[in-house]
Amino acid sequence: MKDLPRGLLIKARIWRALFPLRWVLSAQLWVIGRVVQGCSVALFGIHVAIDFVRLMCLDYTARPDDVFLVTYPRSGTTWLQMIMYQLTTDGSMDFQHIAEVCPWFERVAMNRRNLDAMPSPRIFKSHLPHIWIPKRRCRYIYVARNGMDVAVSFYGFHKSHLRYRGTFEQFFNRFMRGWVVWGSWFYHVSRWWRYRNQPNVLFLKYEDMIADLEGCVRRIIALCELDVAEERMPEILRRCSFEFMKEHEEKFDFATEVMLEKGFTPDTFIRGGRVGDGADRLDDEQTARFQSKYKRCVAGIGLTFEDAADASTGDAHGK
Ligand code: PPS
Repeated sequence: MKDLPRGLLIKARIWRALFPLRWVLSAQLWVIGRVVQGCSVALFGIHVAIDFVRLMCLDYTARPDDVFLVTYPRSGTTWLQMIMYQLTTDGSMDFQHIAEVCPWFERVAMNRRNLDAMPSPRIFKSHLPHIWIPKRRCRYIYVARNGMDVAVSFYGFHKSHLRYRGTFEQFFNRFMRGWVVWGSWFYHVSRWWRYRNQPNVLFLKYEDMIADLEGCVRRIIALCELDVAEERMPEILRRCSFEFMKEHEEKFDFATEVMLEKGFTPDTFIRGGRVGDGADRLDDEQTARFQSKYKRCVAGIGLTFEDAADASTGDAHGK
């Protein structure tokens, strides 16, 4: 540590001296953190509720050819989105995420998407129980999946996407009581089942889709009165297969959807892998600032980078 520049040495000593305090303060900080977290969750809940009412009363104007794809989570929603997308377009895969072409209705309340600008037929994904879904002259396709499979899939999703740390047993107890996001599976499926015979409702089972995808797709075509050329069917079924969707998983993953909403640009993580991007990108003033600190803190202790040295002479900019 002795060969560090003076400024860094002082900072390092202060940091080392204060470090034990972290443990003294951590218990109090934890409690304060929990209180702040609790308040922010409550405020977020109120905010979501207000936005939802706004969506239902102001932002959403129904069209007769709107289609709602409704499920309890982990029951085949994304699969259904892909089926509808394939049936209502040329099926090209050049979208970033399926939510672009088939948005999640409840999330529209948060991301303020202009629903009136969407071309018909508009297709919405939803996990709303029957009591909350907008009841208009639209069409509704509900998919139910065996609750035990849903519990296993939902647990996996909680672990992989929601940072859930409990065991399956703990999760399953919550699932059985309906103490999970979207509430009770039993309530959700049984309520929707009551409306299965309405002419604008199609009630499907995930297990039937696995056993006879083509049959289910034809029932969807009939409900939505779609005009799909017979020769397109094999390709539609191929694109809706598990294998094809797995191959394009990032276009369906919830994590991608959230990141895109936050402004994430795809294909930017494994970016370019070049040496010299910095020298090309930084302007003269930025280069000079970097160089000054680099000489003081890094080059001085014998750690040098060829590019950094070149940049200091202005070579990298061709100056
Ligand atoms: S979510 O998070 O609520 O939107 O999830 P959801 O899309 O409803 O359900 C995810 C499960 O559906 C399975 N899935 C498929 N199964 C068969 N064929 C196709 N094409 C397909 N696409 C998605 C997906 O694998 C999830 O189930 P599990 O059991 O977790 O694999």
